[in-house]
Amino acid sequence: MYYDPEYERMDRDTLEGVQLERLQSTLNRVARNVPLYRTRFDEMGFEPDDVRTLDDLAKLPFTTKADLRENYPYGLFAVPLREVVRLQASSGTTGKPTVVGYTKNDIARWAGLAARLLVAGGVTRDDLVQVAFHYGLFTGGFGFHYGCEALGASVIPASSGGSKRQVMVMQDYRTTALVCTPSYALHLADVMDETGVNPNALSLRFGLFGAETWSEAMRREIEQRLKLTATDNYGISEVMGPGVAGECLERSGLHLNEDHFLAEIVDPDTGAPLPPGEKGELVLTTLTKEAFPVIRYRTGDLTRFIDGPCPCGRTLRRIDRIIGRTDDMLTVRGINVFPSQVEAILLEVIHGQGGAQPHYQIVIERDESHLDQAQVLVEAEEEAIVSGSIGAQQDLIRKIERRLSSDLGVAFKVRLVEPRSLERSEGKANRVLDKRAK
Ligand code: DLL
Repeated sequence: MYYDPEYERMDRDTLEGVQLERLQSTLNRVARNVPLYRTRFDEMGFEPDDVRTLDDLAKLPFTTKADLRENYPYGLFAVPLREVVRLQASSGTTGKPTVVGYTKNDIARWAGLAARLLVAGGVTRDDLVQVAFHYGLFTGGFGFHYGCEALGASVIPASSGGSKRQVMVMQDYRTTALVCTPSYALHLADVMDETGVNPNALSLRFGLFGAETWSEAMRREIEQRLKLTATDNYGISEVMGPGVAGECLERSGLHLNEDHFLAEIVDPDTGAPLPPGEKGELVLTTLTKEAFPVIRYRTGDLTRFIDGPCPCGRTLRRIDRIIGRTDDMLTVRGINVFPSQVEAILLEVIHGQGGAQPHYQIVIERDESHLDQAQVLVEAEEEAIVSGSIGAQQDLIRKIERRLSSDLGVAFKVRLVEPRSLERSEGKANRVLDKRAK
């Protein structure tokens, strides 16, 4: 099933032709309307018409989060505010969130791209889709909402929070597809356990999750507990929001909507393009955005291209799940670790064992001798605290510690903590508490 078969299955040559034409018109638009790009192009004596092939794009400078901050709020808009029909913002945790704008055409395209990914994730117009992403400045809620409407599915705009109400809605409205962050999906599974709701009695079939890093093991956990097929969706508000890339039901990489976004993968340190298949930072250029186009935007997200045909028939190139950000990478005694790697191990060791839940927090501190000390707090299930033997708990702890140390090369101290003692998130989970002086 495809939403947009013509573009989703386009042959490479035709697609590259479309991309080049759209790139030239985007470059012309920003050169005319956005002072930052006009100045940069002038400084290097560049004219948009100089771009003859897609490779020429690499001659242009990157756009960074700092550029966006310096032009806050509207400095990078390429249309007058009169043309803007919607404002949204990034969910950035440092500094002021970036404001992004959409014209009427942008909104229609965004809805179409979100609809593509909903279809790729199994949703049809017969589904009842509960969107439990926050509706507000964050792009998750409205992005998927309009996608569902464009597709003709029935959207339930539950927004985030009120978990018991979410479960009630799921039961009573007979929700068939759930859309939220993976951590919130797990939280909803906990709430069902606590309130005695049997997920088998629900009507859930598909779950489209995204907006934060998660692991394959976490996917399995969600699928088993909520009885649905889960797919990963990637997006970033500076580029559009959800709708940039998403998995099909093959679940072997996220198809990029390449007719609207041009992707590069570069070395995060040098900015140099990396050979196909190598992991690096995703850089995105919008090809059709009117209000807020970006040229070579450094997403800070680490991934790699997955080449080769996908059995689903889509020819759109795939990227691997995001393994982390260039800036959430932890360096513990000089060793780089991503929270997603810790999570994958936790879930693998814990899965099927009982005794601990996949709610965890990584805490990094520096001791008196200025050495980094890494800890992982893992919530223990009620039975383990009440009736589980200390010996069994110790065994589990040792097992996790051994795996973390052998796989990641970092000595984490694992602590089982009381159930529900770690902060719950209705949106993106905050998995890391870094107490070291910066
Ligand atoms: O999180 C857009 C979105 C909403 C995507 C709903 C998917 C679903 P921002 O708030 O701007 O936009 O945050 C973007 O979130 O740079 C990534 O670091 C992270 N992120 C988004 N999707 C994924 C994913 C939305 N599937 C930032 N896996 C990005 C891992 C993700 N990280």
